[in-house]
Amino acid sequence: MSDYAKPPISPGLISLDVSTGSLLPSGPTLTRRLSDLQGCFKNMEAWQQEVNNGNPIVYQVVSSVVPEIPRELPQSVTTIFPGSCDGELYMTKGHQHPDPQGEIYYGLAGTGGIIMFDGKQTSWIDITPGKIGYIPPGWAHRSINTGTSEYKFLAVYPGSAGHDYQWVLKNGMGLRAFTKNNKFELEEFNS
Ligand code: PAN
Ligand code: ZN
Repeated sequence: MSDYAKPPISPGLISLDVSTGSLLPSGPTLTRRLSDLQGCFKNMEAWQQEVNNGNPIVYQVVSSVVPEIPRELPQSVTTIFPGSCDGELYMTKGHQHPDPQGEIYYGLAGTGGIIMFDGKQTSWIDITPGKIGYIPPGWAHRSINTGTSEYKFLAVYPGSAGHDYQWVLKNGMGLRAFTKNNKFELEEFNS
């Protein structure tokens, strides 16, 4: 498996292949199956059934060689596969940055969006190729594939930010994204 570069890191070029979502050189790749998203989907019975029945890959994250350490600026490419669980669209786990730091997402392929939640207010931003979504400090964020093909985006974030997944399991995300009768719908998280 590829690993992160060790500082001091030399100036360098990274090639991004949009069709595969791969980086060269690349750091670690993370694969999230449905079973890794325990507690994320509204219909827990449907989630358990689909975990037992094939446990599909929901998304993959390819990191660049830039490590997640203070003052560095890591990047990663996330690919969310198309799909849903009882109508709730495939998504990332979602997290808060324990060190509140902003982040940008740049749309590469497919159609998707970002649910953001600061504990009180919620926000939805559509992301398509060429669009930049800005995640301000203090806003938890979760990505959704709203289409029928792979949704890919590049994330760039400060290396000190960290990832707190428990925050989302405890506080929710404010909104949930569904496909109902082939139409996209956002619902209140606990409706
Ligand atoms: C992204 C996310 C990536 C996967 O690189 O980490 O899309 O989502 P989860 O981390 O919620 O599983 C990012 O926001 N980094 O900070
Ligand atoms: Zn983040």
